[in-house]
Amino acid sequence: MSTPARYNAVTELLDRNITLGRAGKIAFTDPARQLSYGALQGDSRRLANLLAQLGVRREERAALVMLDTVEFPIVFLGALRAGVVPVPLNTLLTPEQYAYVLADSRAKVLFVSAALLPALEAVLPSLPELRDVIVVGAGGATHHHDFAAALAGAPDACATADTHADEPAFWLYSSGSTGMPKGTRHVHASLMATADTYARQVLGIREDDVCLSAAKLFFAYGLGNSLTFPMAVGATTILNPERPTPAAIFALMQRFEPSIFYGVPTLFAAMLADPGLKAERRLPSVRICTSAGEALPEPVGLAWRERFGVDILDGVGSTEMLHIFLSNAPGDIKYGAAGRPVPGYEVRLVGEGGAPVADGEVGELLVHGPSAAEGYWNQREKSRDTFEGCWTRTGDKYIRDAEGRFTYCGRADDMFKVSGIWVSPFEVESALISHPEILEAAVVPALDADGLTKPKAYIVLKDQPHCADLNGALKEHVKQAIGPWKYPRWIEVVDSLPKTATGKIQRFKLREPDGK
Ligand code: 3SK
Repeated sequence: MSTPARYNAVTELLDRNITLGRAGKIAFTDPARQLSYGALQGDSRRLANLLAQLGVRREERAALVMLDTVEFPIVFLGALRAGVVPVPLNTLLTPEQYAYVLADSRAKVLFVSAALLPALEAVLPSLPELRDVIVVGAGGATHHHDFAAALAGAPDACATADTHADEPAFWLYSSGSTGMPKGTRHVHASLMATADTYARQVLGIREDDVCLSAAKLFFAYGLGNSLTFPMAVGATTILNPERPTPAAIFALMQRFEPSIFYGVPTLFAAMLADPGLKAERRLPSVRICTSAGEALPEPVGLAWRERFGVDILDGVGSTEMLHIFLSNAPGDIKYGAAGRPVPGYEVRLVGEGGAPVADGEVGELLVHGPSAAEGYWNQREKSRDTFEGCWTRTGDKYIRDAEGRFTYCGRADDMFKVSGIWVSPFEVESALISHPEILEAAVVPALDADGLTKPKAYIVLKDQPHCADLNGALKEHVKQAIGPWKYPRWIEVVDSLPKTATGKIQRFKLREPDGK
């Protein structure tokens, strides 16, 4: 079904649920509050009126630095309703990064959770475009606007902005491996496009589902998991404002009994290694799990299924494509592989000059589909490099097998050659993780005494103290698993690996300056 030209995403995502008789149904639950679809509709209208009272006009930006509580969907959807562009920001940025993205987006208003305000307070005076700060959860104790009081003072009747399906609706800042984050502009039609493709056709999401996501709402992955997908079918979301530790997730599962759990590989591995797991733990309510952010190692997927009797659907998405476009599917799972294109998306693999590569050869993944961003804000060069006509470059290397399944080989810029042969760090890491004592691994190129490039591994152990003998055993283990030239010549034990907020390993932080 094609989207009409005049289209505001909030009509379909939220108002339609009221028309279908779901006004009393709980849309969002956080540890402190529940919000029904009806209450959310009223509050989103108040929010739209509040923006108008503050003089924020259509197409201007409203920044969100907010924890995952019921106020997040009120602000996000209220802004969409007003035709104002919500810009959810990572809640873990440094003050310098906040100063950059707030200035770059020229946000007129900032919605900030009280607990996150201290990280921002010092940079606020340097932002001439920012006129108002609205603090969520301050209980009235703030010298800025208090969210609850401001919302209560706004009327709950308003017209929804008559936006265009192709009009920028919201931005997400995408943090590349280098440089400052880029404001990625998504249009109104894209939200529902991700629900109609991945959520309905792969997950089979239903009205009676209860969703729990480890990824927060400010990530593209979390926004789909916790807001777009459940709202598209009138389901319920559990919001977790805390860090998604294994203990916190197990406790939420016990209390709220989600049917869909959206995780990330590190968390699945940590949950399996959690000492609390030795106690009798079951996930009786969970019917399906998903994984994204980075490739799910095969041993983690197999161990999860073995332990809990539930499959993890590993998939690949990006901020630029808004959600997952390549995925395993129920009844069609191969652990260690990223699956096949999600219905509605096309992908292709290209070599150096842009020519297609044959099955079994490594190429860069390009994707075409209905939820692609329309570009980066104020970054024409980077937009041109990434968005090539209807194709979006991912910067990820994959192989396609004869059955049409894609397997991740690494970031285009993480791959390196050993003895003239390409090595995928991900392949070596997967081999390392398949050893029972290894929790996580990152592999980078390093130079040996002859100045030749060889793999070097950083590993996190599950719990045993490291004994030197393990190095020899691990090298042998990798040689057996994937071939003799790829084994790590050096192995260093670390407490944790550097990662982005989405859980992607930042290999560039481990690379030696001249490691090649
Ligand atoms: O990082 C990912 O893999 C991802 C997955 C789904 C949606 C968005 C993103 C960035």
